[in-house]
Amino acid sequence: MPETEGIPCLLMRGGTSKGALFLASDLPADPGERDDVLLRLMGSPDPRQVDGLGGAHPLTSKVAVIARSQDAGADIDYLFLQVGVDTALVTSRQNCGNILAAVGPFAVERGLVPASDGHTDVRIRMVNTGSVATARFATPGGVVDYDGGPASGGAVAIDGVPGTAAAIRLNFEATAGSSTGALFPTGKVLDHAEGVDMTCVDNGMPSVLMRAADLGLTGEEAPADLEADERLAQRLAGLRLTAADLMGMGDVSGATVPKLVLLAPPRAGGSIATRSFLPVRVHTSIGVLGALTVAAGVLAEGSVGHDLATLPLPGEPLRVEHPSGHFDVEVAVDSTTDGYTVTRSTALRTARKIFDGRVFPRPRL
Ligand code: NQM
Repeated sequence: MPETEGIPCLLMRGGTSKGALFLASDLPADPGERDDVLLRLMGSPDPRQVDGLGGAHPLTSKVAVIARSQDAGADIDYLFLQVGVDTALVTSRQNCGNILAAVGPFAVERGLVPASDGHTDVRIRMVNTGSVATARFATPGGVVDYDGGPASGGAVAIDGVPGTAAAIRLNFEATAGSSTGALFPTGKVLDHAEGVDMTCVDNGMPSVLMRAADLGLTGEEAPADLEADERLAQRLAGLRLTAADLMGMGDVSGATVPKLVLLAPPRAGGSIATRSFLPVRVHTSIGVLGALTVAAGVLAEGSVGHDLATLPLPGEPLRVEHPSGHFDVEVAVDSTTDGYTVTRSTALRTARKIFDGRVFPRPRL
């Protein structure tokens, strides 16, 4: 179909993020052509993304490309693409668990999977890493209930999103090392580089955990204040390249992973306080795989954060504090003679269908 006729698109909130969701068959199959179209329809590169769908922040400049899965272990395939805001970058190097929350409902909306009367489970292969997550969401009468009416068991609130909505339970499998090959990709729970302790960990989102105090911070700073600190930005950029090297991630100068997460003791009755860097802009809350990764990291003895955290009792959620509240995740980590294995990673999110229509990519500049 020519671009001038528009491309079918569902604009959705997934967790604390917002993105444009597409059927793979509605986008060019060639990745280069696809990325060119995505940049033009999101309005990138432009700090305001004024000529496209993007929301002028990495958390609202996201794309999901979805298809029926050929894999017997999954219903659908979900490719996540982070679209640069002021850079002409489209990258599949990172995954996104917030947008994942919207993917199951999208699959029902577009007829890729049948909905049951009550709740529907959709097994989603996350193409970026190859691991699978199951999303369970309310579908009374075979229709997605985004609001969470009484037939769906009511509505829940997630910090970082106003109001309430129907719960979407995300159960992850084999997230440990899914991007880098190992839960602790440097082979150690604790590393020391450039005068700073760090724990490099990947439970679905390669991340470098550091103590906020080691960088002269409290860990309670507002995202805007952290973003305004140029000396901090320079220090973090250097630490990130060094950590990525230790993690065997190669050249990450143009990549959005690894993320950096500054940790501090909990301040609001939770388990650990966080400020996460995306890696330049600061998250207004925290990513899903980001939170699962922080949890796996701080559960390991000897890690940065283990000593700062108030760990939950076995079976209770680990409460990750972040700039707009907290995020409860359930992560279980077993220590074996070979190191640590993650035996459970689950989280609750909500999602909403915002707009269903056709998007018109702007012409090439
Ligand atoms: O970690 C932002 C987000 C994310 C990623 C980012 C996410 C995750 O909040 O699973 O959801 O870390 O770039 O959307």
